[in-house]
Amino acid sequence: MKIYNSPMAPNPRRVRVFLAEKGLQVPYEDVDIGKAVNRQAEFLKKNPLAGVPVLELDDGTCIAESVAICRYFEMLQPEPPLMGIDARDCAIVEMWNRRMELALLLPIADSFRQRHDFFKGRIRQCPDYAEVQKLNALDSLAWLDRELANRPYIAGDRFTIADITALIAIDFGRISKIGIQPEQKHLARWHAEVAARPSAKA
Ligand SMILES: N[C@@H](CCC(=O)N[C@@H](CS)C(=O)NCC(=O)O)C(=O)O
Repeated sequence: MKIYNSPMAPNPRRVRVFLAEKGLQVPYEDVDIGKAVNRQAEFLKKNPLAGVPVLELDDGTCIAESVAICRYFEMLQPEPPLMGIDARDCAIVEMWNRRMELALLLPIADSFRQRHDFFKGRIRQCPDYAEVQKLNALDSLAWLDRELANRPYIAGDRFTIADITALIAIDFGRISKIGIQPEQKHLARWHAEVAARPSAKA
């Protein structure tokens, strides 16, 4: 088993942090996304959508999509639970993780992808949309600050995959000058706490 990884990209970091929280070690093989190796025929056989990370099992099965990879390891090793503990809790964690993907990671990623040279020739770009998504991301940070006034973690009382997604989204925002605002004390408190976990270095 191995994971196709990129040390600089946010989605592979989601999986690395998740595995670090679980105390699991899986071999990584770095893919040079700077040279677009992930968009060459050999890699497209593993993931036709080209993105990293990809988990390759010993039988050759390739699993892309960060959350799908995390789900695989959550099933193999349920402790500590990062995706919920019962039907109600799993649904709540999923809701928050989806929100962190759709309302935070996606606009932050678009702020970069829609204007940066890195993605020229890889995707259709619209720099105006990058600006719109930057504003959307800033709105989401303000909303998250209000949410975190009432609970320690994104999905409730426990650290979950939703915190991992949000941490990595916010850290990736730096490249597009999207950050926690000085008045967002609850968000800053949460970020300092999750960024201090040993897993955050993964
Ligand atoms: N939805 C996918 C997104 C995968 C993705 O977009 N990966 C980025 C790195 S964060 C990538 O491979 N970028 C290089 C490229 O698109 O050429 C996931 O959750 O894993």
